[in-house]
Amino acid sequence: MTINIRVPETNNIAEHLDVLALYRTMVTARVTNDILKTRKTQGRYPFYIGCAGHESMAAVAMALKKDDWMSLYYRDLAAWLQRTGDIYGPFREAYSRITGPMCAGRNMPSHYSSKHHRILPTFSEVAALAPFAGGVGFSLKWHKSKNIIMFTCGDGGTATNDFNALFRQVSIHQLPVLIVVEDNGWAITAPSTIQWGGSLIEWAKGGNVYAEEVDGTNTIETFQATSRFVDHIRSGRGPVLMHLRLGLLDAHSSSTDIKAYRTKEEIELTMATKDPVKNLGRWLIENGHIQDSDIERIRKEVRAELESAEAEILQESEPTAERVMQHVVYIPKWQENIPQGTKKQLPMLGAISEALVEIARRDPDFFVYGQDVGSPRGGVFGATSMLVNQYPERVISSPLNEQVIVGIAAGAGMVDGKARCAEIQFVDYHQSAAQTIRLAARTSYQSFGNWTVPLLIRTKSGSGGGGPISSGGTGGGAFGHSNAGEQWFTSIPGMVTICPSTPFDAKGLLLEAARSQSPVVFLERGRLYRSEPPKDNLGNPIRVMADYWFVPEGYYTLPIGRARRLKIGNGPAQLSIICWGTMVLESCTAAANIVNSKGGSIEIVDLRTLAPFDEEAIKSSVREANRVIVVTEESDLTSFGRHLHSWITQNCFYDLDATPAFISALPAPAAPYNALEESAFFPTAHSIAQKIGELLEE
Ligand SMILES: Cc1ncc(C[n+]2csc(CCOP(=O)(O)OP(=O)(O)O)c2C)c(N)n1
Repeated sequence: MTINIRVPETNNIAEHLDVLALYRTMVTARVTNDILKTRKTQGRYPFYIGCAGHESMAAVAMALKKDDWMSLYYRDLAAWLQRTGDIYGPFREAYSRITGPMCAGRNMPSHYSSKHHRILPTFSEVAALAPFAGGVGFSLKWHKSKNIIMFTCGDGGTATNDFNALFRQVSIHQLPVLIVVEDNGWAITAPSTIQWGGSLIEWAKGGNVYAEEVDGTNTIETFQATSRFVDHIRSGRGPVLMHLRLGLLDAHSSSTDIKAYRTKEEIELTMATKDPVKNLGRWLIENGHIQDSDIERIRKEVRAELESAEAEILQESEPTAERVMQHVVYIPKWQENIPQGTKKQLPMLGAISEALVEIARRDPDFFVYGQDVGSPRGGVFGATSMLVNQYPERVISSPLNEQVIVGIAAGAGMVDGKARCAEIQFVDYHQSAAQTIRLAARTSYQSFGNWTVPLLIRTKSGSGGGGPISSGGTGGGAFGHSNAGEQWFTSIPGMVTICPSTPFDAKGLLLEAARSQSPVVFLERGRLYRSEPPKDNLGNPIRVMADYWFVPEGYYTLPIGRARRLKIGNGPAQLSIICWGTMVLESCTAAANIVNSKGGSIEIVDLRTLAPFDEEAIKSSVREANRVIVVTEESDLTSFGRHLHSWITQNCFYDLDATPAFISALPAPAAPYNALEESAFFPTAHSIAQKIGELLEE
């Protein structure tokens, strides 16, 4: 590919342009802006952020096809109007009406979004859509589509991690993405000079992304340049960054006083020279398209039309309190199915590998994206090695950036409506992608169900090593490799968190997770990857668990949100242990040892899904046993386990004959490296057995 050579001029682009329609759209944006700004000042709603100075974005949108994708930011009212023709939408959202096409009144105004018009949902976090836009671009390239996606942000947006993740995505994979940096010189009160060093254009070119500076105050030039860039991208010559120079004609938002940070001279100069609406009006007159008097006539016509729309909208309903919990999470309805395949003994890693192959077999566009996943080894743990063997084109090794990884899978999932898999090597390292994950989980709520983000994040979590601490080696994962991780995800509304304890569950739940419309994090416990069924102190495998190391071939699914209850011993349970992942094995061992020596019976409730967790299973187990212990591998600091413990206290209080007990890892930063110290950090069968003994005597 040749870069750094000016994208050629396309002849007479402006001749085919309906300049009058374009001008009217820009005037509509400006007048909408002026009305909404005034209404905010009149106290009609809490907040407004406007588009004045950015109206030439209508020309940018016009240069795209109607079915190209767009990822807009809050100054892009003109692009919204150009794409949708919907003059009602911005008013509906400002007045927070249920008819709002972007968020049904759930978010602040100017958060443009429409699945129907292929406009991704805008987030308040500056440039936060960037990694998702890269994912959409990845999907378009994957599908060999002729469509492209345009991503926009301000000059401040270029400094964010998200923007840099997008840049890496488009540059490495040469994605069909037009990045538009709308540089109005300001990020609230910060001048654009502090957002990057050197030249944005040279920086982009150095990364194999064609880039040009364009005068956004000149709408015709903006349209012509965008058309050239779009041709360039559509013909497969790679991504483009357009550095669009604009002026900001208003204060940053209704919360900012323009005079507090900008000089009178600079404001006057900006108003006089950088107003794209005035500039285009002047051009239309000079080129004989309209006369002087038409400028005011058009403005008045547009204003009358908008005021009449506003009057209608004021009659529409506002949201009611009853809808506040709608569209939080989208979990598929589980269809009962009986595994048909021959069962064979497999460790959890093998079960996960089989599940990935099954998903790929049933869904031709399913892929796994992550560090090292495409190598013959199949990632650092080998979970994708079967996939690499059977479907090598579906396993793509990524650069070392978790936000890049999650963004690719999330954006591609939004295009396809099906989960694509992001593999994160260790849960500790999801942190650079934390914002992207949280936003993915928030999207269906924010857009009132218009968008969902199906996304499957698989990650190794908890301590590593060969088997559970009690029956195998310790992991030595220490800092950076041994966090349990559930508290990071279970605290995100809209996120599904799964943590299997057996190979059978891992396969069935992973296959079901791939059907979810809400993002799922699948916590794979390192200690369980190769572990055998747990054994008691007599060396006998624990019968109620051992069966789940036999995994049926082929496809079967298990329900999300449903726990498994395992009874150890005979008769009514004297105690219930609520746990998940590795702690199920530890708890089973502890329970079996106690039952071996003292008789009786203990019930283990293996949650399997942590969010949403199976409230009924917990309630009914506690009702039966009247004594309960929650066991978690997390540190005891505002953990998911603590949440569960508090939930039990609140919801099962009258069924309890003793204080609900809680066992966790210690409230230290992480498990130490040394085996003895590590064992002191995590709960073990020994510490669980001790607690069982105490509780049974209470
Ligand atoms: C990640 C993040 N940090 C801070 C903010 C607060 N904030 C809102 S808009 C804005 C300035 C953005 O500037 P720029 O990208 O240049 O766009 P402009 O408003 O100038 O068009 C800031 C800092 C935010 N919304 N998101």
